[in-house]
Amino acid sequence: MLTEEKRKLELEAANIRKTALETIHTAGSGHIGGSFSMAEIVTVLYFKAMNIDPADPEKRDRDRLVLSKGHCSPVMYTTLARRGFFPVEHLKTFRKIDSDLSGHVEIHVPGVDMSGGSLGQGLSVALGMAMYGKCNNLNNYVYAIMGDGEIQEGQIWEAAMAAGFYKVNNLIGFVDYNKIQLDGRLTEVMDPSPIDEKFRAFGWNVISCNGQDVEEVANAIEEAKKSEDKPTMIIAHTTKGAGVSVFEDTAHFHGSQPTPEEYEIAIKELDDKIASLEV
Ligand SMILES: Cc1ncc(C[n+]2csc(CCOP(=O)(O)OP(=O)(O)O)c2C)c(N)n1
Repeated sequence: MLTEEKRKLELEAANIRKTALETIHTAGSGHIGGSFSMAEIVTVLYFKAMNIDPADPEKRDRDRLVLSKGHCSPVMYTTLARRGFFPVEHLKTFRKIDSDLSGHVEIHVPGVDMSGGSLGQGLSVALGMAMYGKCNNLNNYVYAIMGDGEIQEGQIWEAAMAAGFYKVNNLIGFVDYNKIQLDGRLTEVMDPSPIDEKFRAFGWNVISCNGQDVEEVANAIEEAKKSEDKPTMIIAHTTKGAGVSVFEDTAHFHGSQPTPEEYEIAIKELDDKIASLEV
């Protein structure tokens, strides 16, 4: 990846984090930790990898994304708004009565391909979409982003078994492997590791990468697209709350809100990051 492209993607990820945080702050609620850990993943998908057109969000042969960890709507809605699917100004209505931007992703928002919130269902839906694409020669890719706590759900493994068996190679999953779920570390609650070996055993091509590095995420997607007879799972090693020192590596900011002082620190750090990346 060229240095200039990398800088632009890193700048986009920083802007997405800042706008997502402001969106949560205006609403007074929303999930910071899991949104911030996946910021680079959605940045690379929507600003580099995916075949999508904000002017034609229903384009039949588009790539699709299922945000299975649907509580991370702040980063999803912010990414879609900044990519041009709807005005950034509209984010101010997030979690307000009568707004379409509810706390978990909703399919009627332009650019959203599946409603989410009930964990464990997204990989099955993405598999169905990917099979539809193959059956209808759409020549597209379907992505699904799951949480590492989420893959404790049994339905994930039912979908994994079917996708491997039917060789659905246009299905590309991500596990946002931030090692923390709602109420603690995976290793204390129910450790799903070794995640890579489990998906391999179900017939998947598995790639591990640093999910906070835009270049590594982009390379992993490129590699996944080369798979001819297997679905691919990208295990993205991330940090919950990544990008802001006070939010990082804690279950506290899974859903809790920062104090005014913590919010100020976060905005300052994000502003500094943005300034360092602007030319
Ligand atoms: C079926 C279901 N059970 C429980 C919840 C409540 N819930 C919301 S987020 C969450 C934790 C998810 O952890 P993880 O998948 O690791 O997400 P991340 O850390 O990336 O936010 C839980 C239990 C839910 N949304 N759906």
